[in-house]
Amino acid sequence: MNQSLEDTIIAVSTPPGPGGIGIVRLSGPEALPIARKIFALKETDPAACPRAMCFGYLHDPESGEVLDAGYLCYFPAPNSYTREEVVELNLHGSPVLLAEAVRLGIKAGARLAHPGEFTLRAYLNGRIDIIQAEAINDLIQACSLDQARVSFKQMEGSLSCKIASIREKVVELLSLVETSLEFAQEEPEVAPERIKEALAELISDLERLVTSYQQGRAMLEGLSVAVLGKTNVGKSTLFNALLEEERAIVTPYPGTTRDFIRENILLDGVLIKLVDMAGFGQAQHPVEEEGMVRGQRLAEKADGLLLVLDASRKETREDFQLLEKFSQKKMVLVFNKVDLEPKINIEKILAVCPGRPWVEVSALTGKNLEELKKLMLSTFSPPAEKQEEIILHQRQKTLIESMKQDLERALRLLEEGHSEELVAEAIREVLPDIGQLTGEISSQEILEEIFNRFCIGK
Ligand SMILES: Nc1nc2c(ncn2[C@@H]2O[C@H](COP(=O)(O)OP(=O)(O)OP(=O)(O)O)[C@@H](O)[C@H]2O)c(=O)[nH]1
Ligand SMILES: [Mg+2]
Repeated sequence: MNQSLEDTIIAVSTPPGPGGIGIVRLSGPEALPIARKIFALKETDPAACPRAMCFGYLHDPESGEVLDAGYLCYFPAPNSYTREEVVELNLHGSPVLLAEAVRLGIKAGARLAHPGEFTLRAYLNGRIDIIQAEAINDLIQACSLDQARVSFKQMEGSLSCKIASIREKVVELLSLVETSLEFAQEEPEVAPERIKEALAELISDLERLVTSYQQGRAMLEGLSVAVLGKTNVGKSTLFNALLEEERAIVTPYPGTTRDFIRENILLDGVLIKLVDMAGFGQAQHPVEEEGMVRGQRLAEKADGLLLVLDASRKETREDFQLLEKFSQKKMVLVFNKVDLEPKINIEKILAVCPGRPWVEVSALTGKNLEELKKLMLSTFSPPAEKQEEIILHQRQKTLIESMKQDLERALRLLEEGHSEELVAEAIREVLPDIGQLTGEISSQEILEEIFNRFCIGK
C-alpha cells in the first residue's frame, strides 16, 4: 500500500455496473487542475464556487472529443472527505464511460487509488481515527438497518469518544496512584480505596464493551436459526413460507430433505440465516441418515431453533427426545398444520418444557406466520438493553479485553498489598492498547488489513 500523500489519486466511487449517475473522485494536491484538463466547465468556476455543482463536459484533451455532460464539484482542502483537495465528477453511470474518465484522469497526472485509499488518507490526515474508518466500511457493507444505525454513530465518533473518556480515566487513575506513591508516608490509607473503586468502575465499563461484541457479531453476521423436527412435519414448507420463495423441495414423503439449505431473511432489520435440514426419525437410506447427523451438528451450533411439530398427528417419542436433546438452546415450538384437524396434545408437550415460547401455524396457508416472526425476534434477538456502544470487530474486542486484563491485574496487585509502583506499571500497560484501538499507534500490517476490506473509490 502506497502511503505517499504527494500524488493525486482517482477512482470510480459508485458501484460497478450501469446506474443513473456515476461518480469519479479525485483527491490530492492536483485534483482540480487534473479535473480541469478532462472536464470543460461551461460557466461556473468551481474555485469561485466550492462545494457547488458546476456544469460541463467530459472530454479527451488530446482528440478534443466530448464524451459526456455532467457536473463537477470541488471540495477545497481541508474541508473534504480526505482533508485534501477533492473533486467529484458526476457523470452518467455507464461503466465504460466511467472507466474512460479514470483513464483520462490518469493520463492527465493522477494515479489509480487503492481500495479504501480515500478513507486511508482521511485517517492519515487526522480527520478520523481507525475506529471511525472501520465504521465507515461497516456502514457501507451493513446488511441490516440496525447495523447501519450503530455504524453511523461510530462513524460520527461515538465509540471513539467512549474510548477517549476511558483513556482520560486511566490517566487520572495513574496520577492518583503516582500521587499516593509520593505521599505514601503522609496519607497511606485514603488513596487505595479510591483507586480500587475507580479501577473496578473502569473494569466494568470495559466488560460491558466486551460483552457487546456478541450482539455486534450477530449484527454483522446474522443469527443462525435451524428448522428442526421429525420428518414430514412441514419444515421445508415452513422454511419456504418464511423465505417467501419455493426454495426447498416439499413432497408428501418423509425423508425429502437430506442436505441442508441455508438462506438469509431479514426480520425487522435483523439478519437471520435460516437453515432447513433433514428431519429426525427412522432413516430409510444411508444418505438420509448422514443428513440427520449433519442436521444435529447444525442444530447444536445454531443461535436458535424452530422446533416444528405436526399438530395433525399425535405427539411421538421423537418429539420429546428432540425437546430434551436441545433443552439448553433458545427455541420456539411451532405446532404446524393447524389447518387440519388437531390431534396433538399441546399441554402435554408444554408440561415438559414450561415457559417455552410456542405458536400454532399453518405453513401451507400462512396462518400465524407473522406471530411466529415476532416470537423469533423476541426469543432469538431480544431488544438489547440500551447498550450505548456495540463492538463489531474482533480486533477491537481483543484490545479491549487486553485492557481489561491489565486493569484486573492492577486491582489484584493492589488487593494483595503490592507496591504502588507495580500497580502503576500494570495500569500504564493499558495505554498502548488504547493507542492501537484508535490507530494512534498503527502498523502497516494492520492498516492493510483494515483498508483492503474497503471498495475501490472509498
Ligand atoms: N395441511 C398441511 N400440510 C402441510 C403443512 N405444512 C406442510 N404440509 C405438508 O406436509 C408434507 C411434508 O412437508 P415438508 O415441508 O416436505 O416436510 P419436511 O418436514 O420438510 O419433511 P422432510 O424433509 O421429509 O423431513 C407435504 O405434503 C406438505 O404439503 C401445513 O401447514 N398444512
Ligand atoms: Mg424437508
